[in-house]
Parts: sequence; C-alpha cells; structure tokens
Amino acid sequence: MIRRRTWALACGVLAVALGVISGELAAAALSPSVTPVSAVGSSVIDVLPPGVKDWAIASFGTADKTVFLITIAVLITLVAPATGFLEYRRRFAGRAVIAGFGVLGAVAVASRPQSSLVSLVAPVVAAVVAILVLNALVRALRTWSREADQRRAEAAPARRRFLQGAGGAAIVAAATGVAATGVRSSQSAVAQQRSTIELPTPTVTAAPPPPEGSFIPEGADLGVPGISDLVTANDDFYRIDTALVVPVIDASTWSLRVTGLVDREVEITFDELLALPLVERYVTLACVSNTVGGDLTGNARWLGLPVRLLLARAGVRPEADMVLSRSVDGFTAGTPLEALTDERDSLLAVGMNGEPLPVEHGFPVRLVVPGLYGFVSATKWVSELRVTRFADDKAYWSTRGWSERGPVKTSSRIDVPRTNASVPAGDVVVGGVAWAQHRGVEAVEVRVDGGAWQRAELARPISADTWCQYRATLPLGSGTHTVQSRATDAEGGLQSDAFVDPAPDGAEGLHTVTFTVT
Ligand SMILES: Nc1nc2c(c(=O)[nH]1)N[C@H]1C(S)=C(S)[C@@H](COP(=O)(O)O)O[C@H]1N2
Ligand SMILES: [Mo]
Repeated sequence: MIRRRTWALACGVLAVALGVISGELAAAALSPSVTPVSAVGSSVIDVLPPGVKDWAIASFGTADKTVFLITIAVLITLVAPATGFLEYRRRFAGRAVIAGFGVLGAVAVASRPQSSLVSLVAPVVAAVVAILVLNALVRALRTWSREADQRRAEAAPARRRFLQGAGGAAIVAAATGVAATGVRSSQSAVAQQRSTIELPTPTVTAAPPPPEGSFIPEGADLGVPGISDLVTANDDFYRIDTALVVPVIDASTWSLRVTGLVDREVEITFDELLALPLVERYVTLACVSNTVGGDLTGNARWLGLPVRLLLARAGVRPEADMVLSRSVDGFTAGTPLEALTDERDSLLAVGMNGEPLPVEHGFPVRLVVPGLYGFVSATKWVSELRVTRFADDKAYWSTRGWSERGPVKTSSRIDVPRTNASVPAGDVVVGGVAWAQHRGVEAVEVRVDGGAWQRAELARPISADTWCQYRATLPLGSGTHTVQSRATDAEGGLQSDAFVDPAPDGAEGLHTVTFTVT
C-alpha cells in the first residue's frame, strides 16, 4: 500500500511533467527555436565561466548540450516531487515554488535573442498548467486522506477519485508529449524544403577540378588506410553551436541585411542569392577549441557568393575594420574586414559538398572564411552583416574571454598509428593531415622517439585553404615508440612545439602518439 505522503510526491511529478510538456508543446507550435527548457539550458550555458564550458566541450565533445539537458531533467525530477510534498503539507507552498520557476523560465525565454513576445506564452502555459494540476491532485489527495483518517465509508470513493485524477494526468501528459513530438517533426517541413532546393551550378568550380566521377582532385589523397578523409562527409563534420535547439529557418522567408558603416543598406533573399554567380571552394574549417591532435576540424567543398561582392554593393566606409556577422540565434562573430574583402574566397555559403547546407551546419546560409577559426568567422544561420569597428563592437566569444582575432595556427595531426595501437614490425606508415589555412602547408616532418626530424611525403594540396595529407614510412624495431609531427607553412612559419591551451586564441604543441611495434 503506497503511503499518502508518497502520493503527494507523485502529484508534484505529474503536475510539473504535465506543465513542462505543455510548455514545450506550446513552444513547438508558437516559437520553435525557443522552448522554456532550451531557454533555461542556454541561459545556464551563458552564465557558465568559459573554463567550465571548455571543460564540457572537451569532456563531452559537442554533446555538452545533452549534458545540460540531462542536468535540467535532474533538476525537474528533484524539484517536482518537492512541490507535491510542500503543497500537501501546506496549501499554496508547492504552487508558489512552481510560480517561482515559471518566472525563472519566462526570464530565461525573454533573454534569448531569438525570442519574441509570443515565446513568453510557453513558460506561462507551463506554470499555469502545473499549478492547476497540482492544486486539483493535492486537493483530491487531501479529501481521501481526511476521510480515511476519520474511517469514513466515503474514503473508498475519495481514494478512487484521486487515483482516477492521477491516472488521467499521466495519460494526458503522455498524449501531450506525443503531440509535442509530432509538431517537432512537422518542422521537418524545413528539412523537406531543403531536400527540394536545387543548387545552381557554380560559375567557378573548385580548383583543381576533380577527375570525372570523383570529388577528390588528382594526387590530393594519399590513400593511407585510417587517415582522415580528405573531404569530410557532412554527417561526420564536427559541430559547434551555442544554441540548444538548432535554429530551423524557412529559406523562403530568410534574408540577410548588410548594415552599419555602409553607404547604403542592402538586403538579399535566398532566391536572389541563388541567382547570383556562385563559386565553389574547398575550405578547411577549424575550431579554436581544437586541442593538439583533436578532431574539431573538417574540410568541405562549399558553394557560395564571395562576401566581397555583397559588401561592394553596400559600399563599405573607410573607417570600418570589422564585420560583425549575426546569427538568428544571437551568436555573433567579429571578422577583420580585410579577410572578407581581399582576394581570398570568403563565402556566404549555401552548399556543402554538393548539398544545401545541413540544418546543423547553418541552413540556409552561413559564412565560410579561409584562414580564420570558426568563432571569429563561420557564422551559421547568418542574418546580418554589420560593418563596424573592433573598437565599437565585440563578438559572442570575445566577450567571454576568447581573443578578438583568430588566425588559424599552423598545425598537424597524426592519424595513424593511433595512440596505444600495436603494429607489426618492419615498415610502419605514419600519416595524418596538416593545415595552415590561407598560407598553405609547405612541409611536414616527423620524428621517432625524439630523434632527428625527417621529411614526410606531402600530398598535392587542394589549395592553401585546405588541409593536406602526409605520410612517412619508417622502419621500426619492436618495442614502444613515440612519433611526433610538425608542419611548416608557406610563409616559413614552423608549427610551435611549446604546449599552449586552446584559450584564448588556439592550441599549440606537437601531436605525440605512442604505440607498440610487435
Ligand atoms: N550561429 C552560430 N554559428 C556558429 C557557431 C555557433 O555557435 N552559432 N559556432 C562557430 C564555431 S565556434 C565554429 S568552430 C564553427 C563550426 O561550424 P560547424 O558546426 O559547421 O562545424 O561555426 C561557428 N559558427
Ligand atoms: Mo569553434
């Protein structure tokens, strides 16, 4: 026989669950990119010190979001039973706690850049539903309790009424959950739209052109087993985003505005963009959070409009030195103006490896800037280019302890052998990738057990803006060995061998791999 105290906890769980799920349903229907749960999670992420965030990314990869959602779930499962307990002991006590959380949720939602007045409906719905359900269930529980204590005959029907109420609440919660999931998946309407978009043929195709039937230019892929794919598949491409819920944007209503220090503001729609002469370029993106040997880099073939053409339309004022690109989710990046106006192929990209941008990678339009880390350049779901000055504006990560400028550092990584691998004695192939975007990789060297550096074979680079594979074949006797690699860029810059953490402007150090030869 479950004690009535325990039933009070269940009342709290049911009330809060029904409230939260109703709030998520309301949000899914009214303001898909801000839900109360995601807003609370994002606010938590925002107020975390940068160090904790780095730790989360390092420990959980891009799944830091999952961890935060779990944290929130845990909070809800601890707070929810408490509200039932409090309300049972003292009328209004549980409801007051829920109201407090409702206010917190509303504040979190309101603080999201992509929220509007209608986004506030969801936290209000959540709180009101939870309060009404808690009140009704706890009242029924009290009635049952009173009758039972007085050993009245009415106790049995009162008990039945309470249990029916609780069961009903559980069923409605489940049904609402199903409905919310349904509305969410109807947002795959955008995914549907994405799949029907026909990308225009580039007026300038990526050079060097790949041979017939291939995406890989001749000689650029060494074919070393276990080495990074020269072109990273969209599904394998690393992902970094601050938003908990990926912004879902209808391409037919998307537009980009060029504002700030310009002669005339310019606005461009998706269709207008597709009608302009687009170019195709291989560009290797890198995240500033990538640690030595880490995998927060990827290489793709991007299709897009050179940003300089759009900036020229707007007419950039001479005093400007930065472009603050803004995403619909509030993320901003501050890119040195010259990186967007010089001869390099900085793109307003619409295509990734022959497909419209995946939703996670910025559909419908993002920025891609060769030579700079993503946090200062690669804005996804971009909605505004504000021409400004470093002295006047700060971007998202630059207000959180990361640097203002972010040129990619000359780096290399060993892909094979893997750490702790055991390989047969004889000729051991050491291979990996090296990158120095916009400068180009000139050479890669490897050394074994701290010995002399020896030149590795370098694949033909696709361009200065892409990473480049290398390979060295080393005769090794049995035992434990350590290999290191270092790259030299085309300006003579040597990869740094001093160990430096990613913050504030990118990791430094030599990738070191220890393995056993048997
Ligand atoms: N809107 C938005 N754009 C963003 C980010 C983000 O969090 N939000 N992260 C940036 C960072 S730090 C990097 S490294 C790249 C990663 O791009 P990807 O997720 O397509 O690999 O996107 C950049 N663009
Ligand atoms: Mo990044």
